[in-house]
Amino acid sequence: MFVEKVELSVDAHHPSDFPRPLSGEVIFVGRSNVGKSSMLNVIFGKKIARTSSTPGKTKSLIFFKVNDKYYFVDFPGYGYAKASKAEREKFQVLVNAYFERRSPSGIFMLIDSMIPNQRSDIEAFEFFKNFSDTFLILTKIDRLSKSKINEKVSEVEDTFKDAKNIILFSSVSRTGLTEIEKILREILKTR
Ligand SMILES: Nc1nc2c(ncn2[C@@H]2O[C@H](COP(=O)(O)OP(=O)(O)OP(=O)(O)O)[C@@H](O)[C@H]2O)c(=O)[nH]1
Ligand SMILES: [Mg+2]
Repeated sequence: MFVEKVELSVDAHHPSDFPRPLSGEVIFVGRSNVGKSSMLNVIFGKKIARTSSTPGKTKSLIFFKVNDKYYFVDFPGYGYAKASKAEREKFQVLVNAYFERRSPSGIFMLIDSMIPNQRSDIEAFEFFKNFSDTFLILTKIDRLSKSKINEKVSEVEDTFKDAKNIILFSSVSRTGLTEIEKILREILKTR
């Protein structure tokens, strides 16, 4: 296990709420409902991030303090059709302010294995990859057959050519957790 201790540190609705950086920071981004908060709960080994079957659950940047040394940040989802204009603007302000002020050690970008490649993901990837190594996580693979998973992996490889890695993940079966913990150790340079 990578995470020995975790606490919800700051629920940042405004850039002025961002905490002072610690020794390392990893962020979890992706479309609304892709499974970011669920994946964090698996990594944490407890249900501390709020999840929901309704898209648009996470609306702020939630900083979890891990092992007293790192921040893992749960981002609000993008690409949610029903989000209001005000919500989209708030998201943009938070994200732009985040990258102006901070340099994450790594970015986990989650992609839903159940849906075709989305323009919002392609645009988001082009943006995120400028800031740090961006690891692609295909989520919800418990819901697909092996052959469908392989098809999706090829589709993602063809579209997201600069991805550091493509990791298959399920919050239900916890498939992929060991690989994610290995990456966390590498990017945070710990054993
Ligand atoms: N079958 C399956 N369902 C999943 C998995 N991961 C997440 N879900 C479900 O997908 C829904 C959304 O999960 P969340 O973790 O809240 O998604 P999110 O990306 O944090 O969403 P926002 O906060 O709205 O951006 C919930 O109903 C989860 O139970 C998975 O690996 N497998
Ligand atoms: Mg969430």
